[in-house]
Amino acid sequence: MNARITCPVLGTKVVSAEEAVAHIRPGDRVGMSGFTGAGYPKAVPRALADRVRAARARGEEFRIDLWTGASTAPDADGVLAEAHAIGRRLPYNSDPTLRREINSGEVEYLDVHLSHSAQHMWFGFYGNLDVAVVEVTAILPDGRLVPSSSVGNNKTWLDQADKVILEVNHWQPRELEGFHDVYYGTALPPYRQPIELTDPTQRIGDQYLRVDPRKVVAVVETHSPDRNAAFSPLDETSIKIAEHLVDFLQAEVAADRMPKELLPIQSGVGNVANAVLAGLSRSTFSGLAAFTEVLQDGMLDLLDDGTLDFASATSFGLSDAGVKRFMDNIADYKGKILLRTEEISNHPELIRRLGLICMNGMIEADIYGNVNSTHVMGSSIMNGIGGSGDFARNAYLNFFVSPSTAKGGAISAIVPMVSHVDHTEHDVMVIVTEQGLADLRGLSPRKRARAIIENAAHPDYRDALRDYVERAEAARPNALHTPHLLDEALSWHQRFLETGHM
Ligand code: 0RQ
Repeated sequence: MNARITCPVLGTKVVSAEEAVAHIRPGDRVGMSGFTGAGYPKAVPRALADRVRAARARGEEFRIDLWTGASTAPDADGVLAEAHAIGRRLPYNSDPTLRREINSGEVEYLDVHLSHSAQHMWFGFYGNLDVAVVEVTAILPDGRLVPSSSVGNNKTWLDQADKVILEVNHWQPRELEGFHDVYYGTALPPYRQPIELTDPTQRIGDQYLRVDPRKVVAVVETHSPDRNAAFSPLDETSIKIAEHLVDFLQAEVAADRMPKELLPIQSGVGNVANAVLAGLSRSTFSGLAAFTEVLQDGMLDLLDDGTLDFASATSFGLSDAGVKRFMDNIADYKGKILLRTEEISNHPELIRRLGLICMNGMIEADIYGNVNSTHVMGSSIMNGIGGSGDFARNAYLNFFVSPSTAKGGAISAIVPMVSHVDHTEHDVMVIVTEQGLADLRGLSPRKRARAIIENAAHPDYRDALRDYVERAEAARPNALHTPHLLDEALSWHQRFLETGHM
């Protein structure tokens, strides 16, 4: 018998990807595994894209609604977007082809908080889930599933779908068994109970995913790597951002606002977030814990050099080198890494209880501290809000990090008014750029404006920002709480669209 598929019942269901996709119909709602390029199905999306193209060549329309954990990869979101196979998509995407389809209006994109995606499904807000397509590492004799390199929304998709297609990926290390904690205690209101997790290292669930074998219509075998995108090398800008942040954390410890091992850290996606982790690695901190979403290369560095003792996440998000390092040392990492469902990794109750330090990237912030994480010039989506809202709103302390300019200095990341709001001034605590750090805690809006302009804005844009605030304050002396010039507030963005420079 196949060493990865030892369940006699499910072992009889092995078919090719082409046969498996016959179970997916036009208009179906399909829940796929996958989170930041890890654990997504590798064969079914391509076969489905071929089927959609063939249908369209016959003049038949064929689109699905696609729900995932978070971003997948070119061989999942990418191939389906190229085939114009997606009608509606949630929650987080970073694939450039799909991004184009969303921004051209062809795909409807629901940019929901990651912690909401599973519960909204359970509440029935998105309708019935027709098919789940979930990558696993192995199927045990009793039909339980060893999850792969991400857990994401897989539990919910497997529970909720009418039909299930499993992909068993032989590339995933069999030793992943024991790295997961799948919580099955989630009841719906009004029957919800407290989630009894009080420490990032704690196990509260099962090592395995469950599936009703009667729902499994196909099992497909693959041998394909995860996306494993490389990170940009650390540059001067990201090193400076990290230094400001680490200095600030050290000052918080000195001021007795945090223990010397800090509080559990969460770090977002992207190059800057990865650089911040590298900064922690160069710091004097040790004995830290992470309660986060994605385990990037920077987290492995921290585990390897002893800065970090333990990391709880929902997914890996490693480069090729990171994957090799993880696989070569997998036995050493066991017991130090736990992958949970994204309902739990991003749960507001747990983020608040554990008191997380949350560090996420942003596109832009305004002078009052509203943050845009998702939209370029107000209208084009970049990736999505992902977990940044779950973490920022409920954090003990949150940081939004970004270079102070984008596109070679043509864009200021600090603007009079953000062109789209993801995190409001009520949620945002600290803004960090390579210029410095603006600590907004306890500051009224007008003081926040000064702190952001003087500490975080690029010097090339500071005079214009000061001028904006001063004129706004003078314009309406009876409206000084959050002064704005409404006819100018978004003029920087308009100027960029017209001239290519803010
Ligand atoms: O574009 O690739 O075309 O050059 O945005 O910018 O500076 O490389 O930053 O990789 O850290 O990503 C907010 C997108 C930052 C990310 C964002 C352009 C810039 C470049 C990337 P190019 P950088 P990063 C939990 C947390 C939301 C989700 C989240 C993100 C590209 O952090 O998606 O936080 N966050 N989840 O040129 C126009 C500006 C710009 C700009 C940057 N002001 N205007 N373009 N760019 N600033 C994890 C999950 O939820 C899964």
